[in-house]
Amino acid sequence: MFTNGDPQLLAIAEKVQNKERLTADDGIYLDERADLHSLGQLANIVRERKNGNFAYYNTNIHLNPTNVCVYRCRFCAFRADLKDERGYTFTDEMLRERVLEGQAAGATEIHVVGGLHHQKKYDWYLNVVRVIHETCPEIHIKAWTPVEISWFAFISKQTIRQVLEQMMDAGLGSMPGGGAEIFDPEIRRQICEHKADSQVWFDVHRTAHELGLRSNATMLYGHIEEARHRIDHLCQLRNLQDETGGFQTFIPLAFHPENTELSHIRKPDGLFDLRMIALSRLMLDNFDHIKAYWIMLGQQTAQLALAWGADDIDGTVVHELIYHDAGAETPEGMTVDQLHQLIQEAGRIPMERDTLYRRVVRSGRNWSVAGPLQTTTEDSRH
Ligand code: V47
Ligand code: SF4
Repeated sequence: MFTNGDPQLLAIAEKVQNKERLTADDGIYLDERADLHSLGQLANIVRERKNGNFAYYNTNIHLNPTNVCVYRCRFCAFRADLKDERGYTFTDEMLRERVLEGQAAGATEIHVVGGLHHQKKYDWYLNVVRVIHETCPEIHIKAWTPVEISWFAFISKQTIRQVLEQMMDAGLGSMPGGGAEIFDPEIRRQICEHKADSQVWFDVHRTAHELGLRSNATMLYGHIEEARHRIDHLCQLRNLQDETGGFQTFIPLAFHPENTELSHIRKPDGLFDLRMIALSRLMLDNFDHIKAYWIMLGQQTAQLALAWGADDIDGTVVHELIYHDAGAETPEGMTVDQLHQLIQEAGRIPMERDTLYRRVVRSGRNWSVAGPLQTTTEDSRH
């Protein structure tokens, strides 16, 4: 079949067929040696086993409350210095406007991440969540990465648990997957020195899961990391998921070099993107969902990704900045009709979900949650 008679690939294929866990060595072999089509076919077995022919999307809106940031991650084109002309900070009025815009568009989720402003106190960030929640309580707030949560703990002299509990009281519903980059300390030192390390990243997610929050995970690839760093990253995520089961979806993020300190590096091409989607699907046997973030991949690669292991393409988005500041040429948002078309053209069945992966029933801007997705009879492992 697809393994070209390669004995090592055949052994891995057999494990996938038998729902056995792949080892780190299997992962490195797949990353470095497997051909794209074998990878895709293997990943598609797991993808269809877990999610059938469905492809999920959501109606969401992005809000980056400030781009002013004390850190200087070398891959980031979004951040601004305190006195930079590009710097901006949302007022309460601007927050309300953005939320009402989302509500008018029928959004079920608001995705909130931003910079760590030199002068903003903890209460300012808490207020961001509170204002959003009070303006529109039915919109789910997916907000803050561990980098932000640990910064809030630092500036408010509290524990991570206390910060998360206060954010939940204010309206926080779940956490996005950002800030993970690559967990390896040496790579981190070179691309995002000083910011929260992998131990902090895992501590925040573990605590969030203990408090009943669900969260996502990401990996930033295509810069200075190698296969062994990517596989180590995926194995560390798989370990925490074994422990807590609190992750919902994994999103591989392709490095966009424009306007960053690493602009000499070539942006990963579509083939690299598909390899990363497939590799994640195969290694993360205890994650239900793999997201092909269309904003980052472009619509055509996102469509292909739905056959290479991905079962989700994120949402309508609107007002995306992080990737567009770094040279993304995709639109800043798509309508629900366009998302449907994209998924159907790829041969999958579109299904709207909310942030917690419950089926959404919609009539225009009015929506309700119909219950958990029932797409497979499989247990969540493999
Ligand atoms: O942590 C920043 C990455 C992340 C660049 O959970 C870059 O549903 C590539 O986490 N090139 C934030 N990547 C975005 C994020 C996310 C996105 C979509 C959905 C979800 C989710 C989470 O973006 C950062 C960093 O890893 N990033 N700059 C860049 N130039
Ligand atoms: Fe700041 Fe986040 Fe950009 Fe790093 S990635 S510089 S923490 S905004």
